[in-house]
Amino acid sequence: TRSELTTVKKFTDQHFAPANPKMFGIAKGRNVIVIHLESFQQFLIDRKINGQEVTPFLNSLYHGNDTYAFDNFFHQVGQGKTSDAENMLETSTFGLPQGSLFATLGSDNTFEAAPAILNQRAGYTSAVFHGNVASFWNRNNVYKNLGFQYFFDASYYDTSGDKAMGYGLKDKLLFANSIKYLQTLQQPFYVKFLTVSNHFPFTIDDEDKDSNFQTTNTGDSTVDGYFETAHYLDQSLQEFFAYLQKTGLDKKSIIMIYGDHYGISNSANKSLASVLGKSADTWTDFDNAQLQRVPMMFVIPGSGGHGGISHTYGGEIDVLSTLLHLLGISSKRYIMFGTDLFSSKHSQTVAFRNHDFVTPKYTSISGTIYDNQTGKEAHLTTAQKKRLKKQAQLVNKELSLSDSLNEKNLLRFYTPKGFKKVNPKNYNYSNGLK
Ligand code: GP9
Ligand code: MN
Repeated sequence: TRSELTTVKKFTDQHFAPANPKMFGIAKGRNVIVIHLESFQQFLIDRKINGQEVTPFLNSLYHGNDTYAFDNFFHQVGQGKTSDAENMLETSTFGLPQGSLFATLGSDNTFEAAPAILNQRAGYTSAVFHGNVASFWNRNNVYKNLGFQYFFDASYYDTSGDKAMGYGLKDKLLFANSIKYLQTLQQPFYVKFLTVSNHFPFTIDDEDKDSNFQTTNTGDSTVDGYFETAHYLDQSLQEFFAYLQKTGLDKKSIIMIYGDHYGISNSANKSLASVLGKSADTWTDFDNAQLQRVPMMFVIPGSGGHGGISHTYGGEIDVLSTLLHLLGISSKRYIMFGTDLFSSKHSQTVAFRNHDFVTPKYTSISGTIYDNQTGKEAHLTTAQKKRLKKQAQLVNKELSLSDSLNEKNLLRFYTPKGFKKVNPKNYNYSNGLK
């Protein structure tokens, strides 16, 4: 009902964090190129195996002067995995407690999402490039409701023979073979590349292996394979950036790079422990939670070299507000559960989909509070207990209000100033530019 919408709106209005004036609009008018690093965790960054960097190119971006990176950024997905990450980034609402929002509600719900906002506020063209079939995660229906104008799915690429693996076209081929479509898009554009090669079970064809890179020898094929497929993904990105630089597109764009969720599951983390310099015997739930960090970087080539690595805590829910503000577009009028990572009012309580949460000082797992510094159960004063209880309540509240918004399709009752409702019938992904 409308009154339920009002309750949600009140909450997000109260928690709105105004943009940091130093950052607002620093990427104004630029193209937005989103790169979704499949199953990519933060521990891969700056990681060396047998003396060699796993992801030398991403590392160079991470440390680049024009890159604004975060090293305490967490994925917040549930069972919807990739689709939950996409949902959070496009809408700043959470995925569902069970299942995938894309799959269960995505065909019918009203969305006020990034492609529509950017198109209506700043004239952006929008597209997704993904080498898997369009129906995976119900994308063919959901993307239309989000307002994506073009969807270049597997049918736009040659995926025959060894050009594809389990989840579609290999990453190097995805980037290389998307350029001809990218070049036809009117600028400024908002585009997203969904990679797939670094996906469980992390296998790679011999022809795609780098003979100079020697992976781990943990005996766990998931872990050993993970570094090889991540290395391949890194090379694919390097090739794509070479194209951006060659054409000068890099300086007209902001490139947003993020990892969608973990690749190594909690059960496999014990095989990973030794690689991270830890012991499998003392591995805990706390350690599992810390490994839910994923990369988040905003690369703004030629923007003056004021970047750096921020230690601010945040998660996928916070990306949309952050991005809009970098583009000089206020996010205030929209219902969003995340807050601008650069804002002094940004909330550093990071909710996981199962109601666990992380703050700069503490990690809460199934009601147990760990001290981030020691990794052990925290000894709390009454005042600290009270603060944590408040943070837990905030986490529960934002998750339940987001669920109510999505499950009851409440956005149909809300029209932000100047927003024109998306009409999915405007888009036909099969007669694009093939
Ligand atoms: C499939 C890809 C993988 O198209 O996005 O999804 P995931 O299994 O990671 O949810
Ligand atoms: Mn995924």
